Amino acid sequence: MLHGKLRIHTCRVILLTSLVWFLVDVVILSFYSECIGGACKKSEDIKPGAEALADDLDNDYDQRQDERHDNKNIDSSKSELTKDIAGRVPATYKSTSLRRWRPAPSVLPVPGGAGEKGKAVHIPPEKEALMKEKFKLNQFNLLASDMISLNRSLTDVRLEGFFADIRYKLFGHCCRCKDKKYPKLLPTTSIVIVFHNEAWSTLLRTVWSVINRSPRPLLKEVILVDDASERGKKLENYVKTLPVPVFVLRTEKRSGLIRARLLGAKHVTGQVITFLDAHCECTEGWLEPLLARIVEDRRTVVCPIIDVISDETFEYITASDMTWGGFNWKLNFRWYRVPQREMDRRNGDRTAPLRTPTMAGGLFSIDKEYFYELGAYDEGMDIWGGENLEMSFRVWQCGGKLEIIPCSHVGHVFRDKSPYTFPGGVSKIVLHNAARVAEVWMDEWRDFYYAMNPGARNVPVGDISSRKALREKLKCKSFRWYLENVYPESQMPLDYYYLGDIRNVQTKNCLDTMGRKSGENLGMTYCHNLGGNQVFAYTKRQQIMSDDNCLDASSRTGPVKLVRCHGMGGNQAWVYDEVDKTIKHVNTGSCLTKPETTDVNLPLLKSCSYHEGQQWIMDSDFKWQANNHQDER
Ligand SMILES: [Mn+2]
Repeated sequence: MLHGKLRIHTCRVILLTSLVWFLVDVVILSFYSECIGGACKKSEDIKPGAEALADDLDNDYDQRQDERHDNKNIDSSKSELTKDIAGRVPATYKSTSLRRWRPAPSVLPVPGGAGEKGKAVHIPPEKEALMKEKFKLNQFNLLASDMISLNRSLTDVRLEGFFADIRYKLFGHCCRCKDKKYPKLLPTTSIVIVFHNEAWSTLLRTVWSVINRSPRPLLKEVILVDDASERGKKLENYVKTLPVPVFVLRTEKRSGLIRARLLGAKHVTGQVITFLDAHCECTEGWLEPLLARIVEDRRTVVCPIIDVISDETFEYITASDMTWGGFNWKLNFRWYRVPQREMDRRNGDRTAPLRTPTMAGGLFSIDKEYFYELGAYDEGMDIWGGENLEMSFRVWQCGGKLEIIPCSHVGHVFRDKSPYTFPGGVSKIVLHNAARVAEVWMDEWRDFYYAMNPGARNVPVGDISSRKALREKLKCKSFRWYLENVYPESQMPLDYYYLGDIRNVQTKNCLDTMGRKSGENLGMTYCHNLGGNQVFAYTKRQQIMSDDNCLDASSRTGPVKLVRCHGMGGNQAWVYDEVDKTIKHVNTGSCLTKPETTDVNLPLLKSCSYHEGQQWIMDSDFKWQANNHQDER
């Protein structure tokens, strides 16, 4: 009897103790599950929001620990602003020009409607043939899009921390996007959407999502610019029925994204221009966080997180808030993982604005006057491509800021193939545009672009004098400044000894990436003197790199692989000796050696014997970099 009571008592004690510990855990977790308000110093390893997108992105990008730079130059920009303000757009608005606003009401789901709450639409098998036929028109599932309401509901995708609710109730911390308070007064914006042969349903769903989810007082108008579509003109009649002023402008002949956007911008009467793509869906609360950043400082250019609308099912998939924009030697825009450096700057707060080196370019907001002061777009660029990098470099180098605002989400239909035509050929246009970016903004780092795209040297770059004059007039900083302060993680090495091909003394053949990916073997073949796959940079940090891959060996006898550069030395450190002409692997002391006859395309790693097969020449048409460290502004 007594025994039984004792047992029950013990059980109670154990239960109570576990309960207490559980509660303590909850409290601790609610503080540390996500770092907020600077309450925690240690930022934890955070998983990206959507694994689906993460696979698409370059998540294996390794951050370069030793290239950390403090952001002194960026942080001091505020004090600089007040200095060079004369004659330029003031940093803030007059409060009388701003508007009071209230959040737009939520769009409620229609029960049973296709794709409601951002869900996937599946086409029944009997309609599959029709679906495939329609897919070709726009390179997305048009049949699915046509089934979905123009006003479809979406789930609220804004970041919610684990235990955010408890934390909010217990401590009143503002810890999630939904609880953030934005200024009561904000500027108005005009939405500019450029399209070419866009589908009716995607274009109008974009427009409706803007109308439905923007605070009405802040939405001045929507400007649709039709860049010479070859499809009807019923749009004018339709937009007259909309509850917000919507205008349709048409270019007479195909003028390309850049010139069409300039045409749209010319008609903007709002204070801020918001550019959107024609197959987007804005989510709840998308606009306020963007305008709130601009109202603080008009020289901030802001982008939402670009979520994924599946081109197959039109499912709305949240993208990672842990990626930012970068670029490679070819000047392709790429997504990379946000480095720890930027997480630390934000005190681990994933809802805080993220400084991004570049933007994707389709979706962003910019103060209208600042847009023009900064030189709008380069009118010498054609159709599409490169304009996003051009604007990104210009913003940073000329005293602005470029940010991704994690509390603003807009979905975008990503396609595998572009459905557009490029008069004169895609590569020619893209190379022409990129060359203009390189020539005007990248200083000596333009050599990387030309080395990687040998065809670019033959594409006329056109007259760039007015863009160079703009750079002068705005007193823009150098590309070195940009690499040092904004994008130290870039694959453009800050300092390098050599850029060009690397040939073997005995075989006269050249190292060649063969276009292979990270993790694959380095190759070798006859020297073609065309750059591209035979271009390597030998950097001050002892890397031999080709775009974002570095020569890498993990044992004394190789193999020598191409591995994504990590910037930490180790297996990727090599020393070129100008006298004995060896390329020595620092970790193992072995030498890069010509291939054996068994595989003439496979360079090897062997112990050094200093014979001709281990001698390499780094001198081609490319120059050794003059290591001029001018003092930067
Ligand atoms: Mn698009």
